[in-house]
Amino acid sequence: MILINNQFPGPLVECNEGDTIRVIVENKAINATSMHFHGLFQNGTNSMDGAVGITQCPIAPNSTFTYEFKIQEQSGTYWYHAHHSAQASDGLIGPVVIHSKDERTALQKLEYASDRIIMVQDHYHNLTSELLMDYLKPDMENNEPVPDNGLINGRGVRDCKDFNGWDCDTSNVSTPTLDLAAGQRHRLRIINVGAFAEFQIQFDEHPFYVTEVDGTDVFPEPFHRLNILPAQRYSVILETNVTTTDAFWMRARMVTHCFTTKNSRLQPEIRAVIRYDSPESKAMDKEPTKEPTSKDWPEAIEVICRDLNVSALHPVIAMNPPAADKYMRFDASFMIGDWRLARGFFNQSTWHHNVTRPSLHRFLDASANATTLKSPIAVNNMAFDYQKELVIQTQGIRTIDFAINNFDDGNHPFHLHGHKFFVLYQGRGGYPPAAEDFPGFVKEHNLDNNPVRRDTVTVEGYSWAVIRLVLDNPGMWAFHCHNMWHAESGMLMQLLVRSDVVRGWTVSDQERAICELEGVATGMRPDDSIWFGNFGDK
Ligand SMILES: [Cu+2]
Repeated sequence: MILINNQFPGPLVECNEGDTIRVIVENKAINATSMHFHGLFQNGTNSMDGAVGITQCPIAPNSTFTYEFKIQEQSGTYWYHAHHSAQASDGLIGPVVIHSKDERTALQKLEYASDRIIMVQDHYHNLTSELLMDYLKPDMENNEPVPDNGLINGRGVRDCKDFNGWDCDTSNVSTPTLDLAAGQRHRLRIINVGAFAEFQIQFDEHPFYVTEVDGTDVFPEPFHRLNILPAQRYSVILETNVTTTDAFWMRARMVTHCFTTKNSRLQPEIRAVIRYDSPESKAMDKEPTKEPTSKDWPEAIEVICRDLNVSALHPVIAMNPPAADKYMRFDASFMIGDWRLARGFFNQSTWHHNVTRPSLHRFLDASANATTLKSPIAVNNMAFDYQKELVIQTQGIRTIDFAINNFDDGNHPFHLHGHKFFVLYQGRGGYPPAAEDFPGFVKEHNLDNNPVRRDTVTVEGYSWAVIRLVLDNPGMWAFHCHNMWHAESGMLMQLLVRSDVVRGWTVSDQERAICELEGVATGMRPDDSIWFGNFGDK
């Protein structure tokens, strides 16, 4: 694994709204890297967004890069992770909690005695450099690597007999535990920091209330189980009010129906023990943790990879989306191209990163001809080669409806950098309405009544969703599938927002200098060309 400050998961970044954060990344690993703060607006600090090939060059081995930005107009649960190749899944992840001065008085509608973080993730014992070589090679047709097991806050227990020939030592491991004071409400900030798997999470015998979605506080709604896809966050309020026993399972189950291949090592369920903490239990503290005997819910477990149904969730700070200036449709698909290599596409474009000349730098270095478009919302195919980089450029503050149509059987948790968007509708199969029919569709289904605002939304297999983007934050922002494998296969586009403002920026000396360092181009996904001339077995 790759560690941050010798630990995994990385340390908690906890701050208040209004704070300035400075993170010094000293790269002591053998590959170049970067750090992205997921969901943070980076208003005015686009170049601190950490997206390699987009806002910055990678941080070369044995070099240092300093991120500095101010947290403004947002609070809640976020996370940070490497944004270079699939390195996040090798261990470069950690939680971010931003407190608002209003969080306990106005934003969260239920009081809580404690505030905890629960990170869940899929775990691969192999490094992603190895997994990517397998996944991207010819004839793989988007067969994503299947993880070995889940982790809760970086912990999990495996039997060494499943890892024959591996260096395996389980002498110091134990089931993750969470001690909660009895008879209280607790806020659990759940973050899926994984690469691929969706989890369905439950706390046996405890219904819970969802009160936050990706940093947006929402009015509490009760659930038994929580579906969470990679990069998403939810806060739930759990009340420790069951009197029959004092230990319960938290179960996090991968929704394995979305896995297309088999992994004989797969353990799809990871559990933690929730222990009630009371004066009596403190007295018994010396005893080893006993196995809970708590009961599962009777409902069938999830077999479709899809988001939690957020249509019933409404933000506490109410906002009705403004009318859209444009309705744009994007087909997300996998296509097989030269040398039978599969790639992820938005329409006819599949992302090829240029790590030493990020798109923000190229835009700022380009001539006025290549950066000035006739229309305020247009694809820039002058500064960028459309087939390799789909860049939608806007001028002024614009609102766009993204109708995303998924032509694959797998799901895509799509993430927009630098913004939250309105989730207008998530379909269950079929195709999105035509542009001219959409305003009527919104009215008919009452979709503009304070819908959820979030930064990562899932489009399930062979289905569609429409999200409304108010593009008001200047910068070059990635919009991509947060399934690490899909992102590496090219399912990424960019939004150059408020190009009129961005045009006035310059690239700092620090940002230019790191592009020239030895080793800057290490750690990338393998280039397609390594397989050219490979005729395989056929
Ligand atoms: Cu995807």
